[in-house]
Amino acid sequence: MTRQVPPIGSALDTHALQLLDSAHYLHPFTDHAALAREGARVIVRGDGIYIWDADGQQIIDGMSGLWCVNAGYGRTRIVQAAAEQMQTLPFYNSFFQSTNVPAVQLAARLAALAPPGFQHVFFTSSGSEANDTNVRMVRRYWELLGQPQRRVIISRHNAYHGSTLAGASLGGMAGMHAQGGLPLPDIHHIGEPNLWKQAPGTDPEAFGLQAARWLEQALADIGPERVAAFIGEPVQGAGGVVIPPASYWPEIQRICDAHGILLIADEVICGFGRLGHWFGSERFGIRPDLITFAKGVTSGYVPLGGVLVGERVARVLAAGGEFAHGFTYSGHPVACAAALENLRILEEEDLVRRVREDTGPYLAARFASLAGHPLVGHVDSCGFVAGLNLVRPDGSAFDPALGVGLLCRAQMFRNGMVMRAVGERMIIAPPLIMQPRQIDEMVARIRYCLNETQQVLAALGYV
Ligand code: PXG
Repeated sequence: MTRQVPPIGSALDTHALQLLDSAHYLHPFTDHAALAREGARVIVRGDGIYIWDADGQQIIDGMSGLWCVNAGYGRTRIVQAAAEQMQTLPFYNSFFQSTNVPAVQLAARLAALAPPGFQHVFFTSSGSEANDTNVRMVRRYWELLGQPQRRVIISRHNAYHGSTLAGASLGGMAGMHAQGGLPLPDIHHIGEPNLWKQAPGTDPEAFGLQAARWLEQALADIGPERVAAFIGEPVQGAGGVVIPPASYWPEIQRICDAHGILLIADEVICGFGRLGHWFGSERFGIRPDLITFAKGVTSGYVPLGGVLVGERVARVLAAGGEFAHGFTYSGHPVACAAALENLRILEEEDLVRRVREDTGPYLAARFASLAGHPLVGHVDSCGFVAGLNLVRPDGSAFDPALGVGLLCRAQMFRNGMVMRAVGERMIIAPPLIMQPRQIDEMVARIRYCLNETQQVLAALGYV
């Protein structure tokens, strides 16, 4: 018997969907008992910077879906490119000496957009698979060079590199490591360059150097001859938009160079204009050997990820025979066709430069004006990511157990604004198409929601 799912659009239908959702759909990173009590928010449509829920509420998507809808919603051109590719050739594999047209074109396009020294790309379907690829690739690289003992990969606490076994191990999320015996062996974590958490009130540049030298210390402890690579997000995204001091990355680069260690920039969030450059590495003066990408490469319209492979690694791999690694959907023609069209949009609308020189600085200035609010402490931004710390009106920190960030997030959503909570830090990463007047609209909505949050906190006796 066919099950009838009622058409969406009314409160009652939303409830029916929520019941079906709760009965059958296991969501990522979700406490299902809590979800069953509250019911999932059913998102049905998107256009530009806005999404709509099943009850017809319009919401500003301050998180670009999940850091990915860089070109905004409702881009018919991407839809058409994907549909035409599905008509022509929906799938063929890239194994067994085969290739397909969009994958070749996208590989060449990415090589042209990447920083100097990148001519090759390995495709996956997600950022997690791309970071798994990195682990296998850097170990293969050192094996081919006759140094198989170089297996250790160094990452940072509070980093996010995905949710597969290798991705979650590379990431530094304590809650993920606590489940299922992670991290995997030979993955080591150092402190993050998080000034407001680690050393508030100290000189940022001195702290940046200190945080980078934790890598040098780790190398001394582990033995540099055992270390294969260092991996880091130029700006930590899921960790709460952690923008490192300017001194941090050049010092990390110096240390990697001094010990011959490969440097992996995980640009899954920072790539494709998010920081006002095609790659965040350019913003911070990083010269990586490998670049992880996903999300913004297709603006999230179709899943696609991959690794840009610098010549140092590509040369060794190419001379080393078969690299026994790959996925059914590596170089999926539909995903690559969608990516090509998405990149054309970013270029034609000059979105990367606009974020760097125009809308990014405007967002920074407008967002900084929130610092005057009694609940707001530290505020910062970089391109089209920004964050603010919720504090008590006297400037002291909230007890994390109060869940103030989640209360604030609920107020935001109730009032038509998606803002993500990471503890007491509230963060945004809006679509790169956001216009100055829409930035004004967003900041006004955030301010209104902060006022509402303050009232809720007062009613609870928290402030
Ligand atoms: N690296 C980075 C830097 C990421 O942000 C991944 C890898 C993994 O990509 P996939 O496509 O496998 O999810 C990510 C993903 C959050 C959140 O809560 C962030 C991500 C994923 C899920 C939640 O901010 N980023």
